[in-house]
Amino acid sequence: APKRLSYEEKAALAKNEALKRLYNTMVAKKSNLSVAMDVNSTEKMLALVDEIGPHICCLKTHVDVLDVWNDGVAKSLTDLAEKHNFLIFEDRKFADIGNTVVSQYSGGVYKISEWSDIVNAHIVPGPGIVDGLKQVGLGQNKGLLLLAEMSSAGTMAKGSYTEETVRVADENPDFVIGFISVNPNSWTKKSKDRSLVHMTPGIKLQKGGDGLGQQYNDPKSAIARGSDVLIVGRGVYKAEDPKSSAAEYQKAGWEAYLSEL
Ligand code: 5FU
Repeated sequence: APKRLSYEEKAALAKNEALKRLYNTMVAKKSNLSVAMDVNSTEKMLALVDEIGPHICCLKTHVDVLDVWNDGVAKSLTDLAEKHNFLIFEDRKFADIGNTVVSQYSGGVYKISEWSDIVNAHIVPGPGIVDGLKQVGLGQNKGLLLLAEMSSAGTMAKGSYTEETVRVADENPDFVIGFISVNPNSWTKKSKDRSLVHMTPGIKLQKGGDGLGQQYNDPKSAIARGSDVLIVGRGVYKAEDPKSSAAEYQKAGWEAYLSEL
């Protein structure tokens, strides 16, 4: 098997600005941790992000779960991203035709393209969804992740569907920066582009599930399966001390990465 590339090597191969910035941030902060700060209170979300900011390379948001949203909140978020040096990934999971996602990405209440660096999309509609998102994001140096797999039980994103995401990614090397993946080593050899990033949700130090389909893997096994960035939600924000929990996941993820090189 070809040797695993370091984040520095992947950065050097990256064809997209946001992707390059992600790898450079990971190296600079020694962090492959992305925290999903899925709390409903905007005030609490901002306070927690300020606490855990030093430990993450990327913040994952679900803007539509927040109880308050306006341009000031967007500004607070991008200020925190600058203060702590992390990227913002809005986990919007676009899934419509190209023309509709253009306005879902750039318009509405949330104006996602104005404050996020990375978004993601399902390829259910076909490649037109990538063309639409690219029309908005490429000129602003944004990046797109394709949902190749999901962490939830019974996911239909598998087999030939997963492989199709690789084809769509290879056709859009300027804008598609990688995948939401669970077990990338089992299918990623089909990709020509070794710069692409694999971001993996469903990560917890204690394995198990949540009673609603989520299935957890620990940081070490996720990295061993080919993941580059670990996404942790409840493992951090439900912890008694979110900051020390984020530090613990940062350390676990980084040691797992170093042990793979
Ligand atoms: F695409 C996916 C997926 O396949 N599984 C996920 O869990 C996204 N997620 C998100 O990651 C989910 O919406 C949460 O925001 C986060 C996982 O949170 P947890 O609290 O660590 O389970």
